[in-house]
Amino acid sequence: MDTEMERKALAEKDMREWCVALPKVELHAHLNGSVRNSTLLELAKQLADKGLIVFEDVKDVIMKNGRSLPECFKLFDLFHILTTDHDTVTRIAKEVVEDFAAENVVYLEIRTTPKNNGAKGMTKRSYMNAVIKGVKAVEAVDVVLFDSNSRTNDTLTCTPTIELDGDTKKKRIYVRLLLSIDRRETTSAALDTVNLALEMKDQGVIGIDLSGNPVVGEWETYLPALQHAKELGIPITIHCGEVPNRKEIQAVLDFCPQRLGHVCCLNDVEWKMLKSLIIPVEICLTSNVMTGGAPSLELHHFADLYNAKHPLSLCTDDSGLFSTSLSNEYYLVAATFGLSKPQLFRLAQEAVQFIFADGNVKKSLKEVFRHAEKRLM
Ligand code: 6MZ
Repeated sequence: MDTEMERKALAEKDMREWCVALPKVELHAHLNGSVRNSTLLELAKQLADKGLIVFEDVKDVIMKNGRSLPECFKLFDLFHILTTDHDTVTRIAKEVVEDFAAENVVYLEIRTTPKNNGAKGMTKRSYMNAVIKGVKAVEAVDVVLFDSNSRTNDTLTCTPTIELDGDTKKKRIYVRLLLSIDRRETTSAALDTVNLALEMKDQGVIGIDLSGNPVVGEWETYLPALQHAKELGIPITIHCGEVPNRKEIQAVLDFCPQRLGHVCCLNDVEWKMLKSLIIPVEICLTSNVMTGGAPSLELHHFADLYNAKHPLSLCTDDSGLFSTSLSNEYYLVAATFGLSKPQLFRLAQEAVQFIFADGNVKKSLKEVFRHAEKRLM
């Protein structure tokens, strides 16, 4: 009995370590949902010292495990109080990139909602400048967040990439930014975000996301901005079906964005349509189970999409909020659905096809996986 338990524990350890070593592509990570708890606690302490909040109350909320969907959005309001000044935005952006790189994420799309905050002298543009400053401040790894028109950039992206196991070379991570439209925003604010994405396309901004509390707002409010992004040729990903809003799910499918997040509450007809449109799906297992979008890991719609060979990519959503990591999401797929190491490898590798960055980056990432295959398989 003991030996059987030991064998299981060893197998779990081996699989967990392998999932960390696996090069991974992260396509759905919200900046403010990916902040380390230790950083949130430190920021809360600073505000408590100024008498602005009661530390113990905030600490309990940050450290709580298990969160319903409405609780998540209350928590984001709290996180935004803690994080929204330029220096803190820079700090969290740096830490989030460091954390993903540390677990061998080789391509990261971070999404974040550009924020106007008069009290802090913050505009959507200055917020994004602070994010970019943080990404560029990372020193532990070689970050490629580049100007898509510059020659430097071409040189970088054509260079065969990382030495994951090299002692002398730094790891390399490609970082790209998606600007989120929050469902609480007006049409005009959403249009500002799309125009900002266009302005910042040479600074690593490559797409638009629609997110926020799914029970708030109307599709018609964001549609003009999303349509504008589509006309400008900016790739779009949309949170779809976190709650069973039939009218909106249909409208999102009709809009046919480049990718969809979640797709939890689709009925049979919508499910069929998703599959026939072949829109790649960003799968967020832990997030969906914690917020009730999926009844359990075992009953998560991952299995259906995977078996149907539908394009999908494993993602964290909010690694800080849900105490997960991308390696853990891969481990959960192995532990829950019995995927083997070669199957997990293919899953990670295939996600390269769904990134919003250009063909040069895809080419480099394919090299990364070719290299890793020799080492990991
Ligand atoms: C919908 C979510 C989300 O943009 O301030 N966000 N929107 N569903 C989810 N599932 C749990 N998780 C995060 O990061 C936090 C913001 O991302 C969106 C919400 O709008 C949240 O306020 P940023 O960096």
